Amino acid sequence: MAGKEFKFIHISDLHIGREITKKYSFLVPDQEIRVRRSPIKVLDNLVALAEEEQPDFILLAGDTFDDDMPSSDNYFKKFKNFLKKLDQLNIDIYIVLGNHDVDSDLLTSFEAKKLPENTYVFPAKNADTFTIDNFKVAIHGQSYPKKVVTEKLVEKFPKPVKDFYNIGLIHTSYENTYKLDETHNYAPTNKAMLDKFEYNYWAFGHIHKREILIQDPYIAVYPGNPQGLSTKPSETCNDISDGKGCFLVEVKNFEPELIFKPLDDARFFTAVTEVKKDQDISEIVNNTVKKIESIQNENPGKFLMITVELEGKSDYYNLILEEELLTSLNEELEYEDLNIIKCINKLKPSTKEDSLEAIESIVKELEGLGIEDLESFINETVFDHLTKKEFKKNLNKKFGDLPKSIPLTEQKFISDEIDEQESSEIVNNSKKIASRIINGLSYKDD
Ligand SMILES: [Mn+2]
Repeated sequence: MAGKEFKFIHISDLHIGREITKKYSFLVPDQEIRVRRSPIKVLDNLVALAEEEQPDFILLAGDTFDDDMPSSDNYFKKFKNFLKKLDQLNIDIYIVLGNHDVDSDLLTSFEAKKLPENTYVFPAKNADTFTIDNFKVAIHGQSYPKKVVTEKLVEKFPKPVKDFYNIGLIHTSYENTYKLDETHNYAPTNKAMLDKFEYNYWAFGHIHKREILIQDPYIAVYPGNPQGLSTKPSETCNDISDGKGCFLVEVKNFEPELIFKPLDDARFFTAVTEVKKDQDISEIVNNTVKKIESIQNENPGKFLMITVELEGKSDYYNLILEEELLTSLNEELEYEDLNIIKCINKLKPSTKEDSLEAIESIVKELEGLGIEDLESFINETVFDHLTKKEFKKNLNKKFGDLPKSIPLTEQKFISDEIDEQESSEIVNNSKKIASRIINGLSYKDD
């Protein structure tokens, strides 16, 4: 017998209350506020989606709150307000608790009838079934009874309701995705366990990366969290440029169609720049800027937090400093909806000889310059792209141990703060050093 057509939204792991910005204190105030609010902004975006799509119900698969959220908390009140808005739209919502929100007031508030009528929170003592006769839908679910649930809760789930579309709602570690030890492998499930049930759809929560685990003959799926929380791979949008969000599921004659819907306001990205051997520093920087701008173009209206990674083999592998690249990229890309939060230089030397050659060519360039040019060269090229320590380390490799009092490498930046005499001393010393290096002499003082 064919069931009625219906549609629902499957979402999990909102982690409302998580202080994302703790680690990103360098964000400017407006950016900080936007990122900090992003997990709660998901609720507004979800209401907007619900208004547009008019789903019949919403499934929330655990970790709604990041921790033990009391009902007096502002975030709890905002969530309750969100439930009310859905109630006004005539949309029911079915919730289970996960490991993060087990000690929140969500279940107790529901049991005390303090949540709107459209809201159902599954019990923690045992699995329960909620049937929607109108659509011939049976939702089976269970909340976590404690933070660390090592029991296989699903094994005690009810038998499917005949001729109904059966949905299992659970916060679970499927196939031990994170290869966790026994005590962290929460409410574990695996394919063999699910196969025994004749359910149609397993609505999972817990893993933050979106993934359809089983497609046929039934669905098992993690929608992933609707707002990235950090730079971890499961929280970033590298391979999913459409962001993070939820699944809208349209069921016709028991055939589900899953449509991903983004709900995030702030996105973590890793921009990888593939560097070729002979590209110089400015080329590498330009390519990185281009990469970031293309990410920006593909993600309009979103706040972007970007980690830059340089990969490949390069003659300049040791000349690019993460801190300096970060500063120069943020200066170049001064947009209010973008922040480069970290630069990681993973470049490797092309060959040992190549890298030494690169150092030598810098030194040669030094030697060939007049005093004034030399000053700006040292300032812009050497000190901008090389720490004193790195430079010294590489000179050491080629020319043996250097004394501690190397004028070039020990001097501060040539700047207005240094007087003329100091400045010419640095320049003269640098020329002397450069000439000694080029002539193959030891760098040690005579
Ligand atoms: Mn969890």
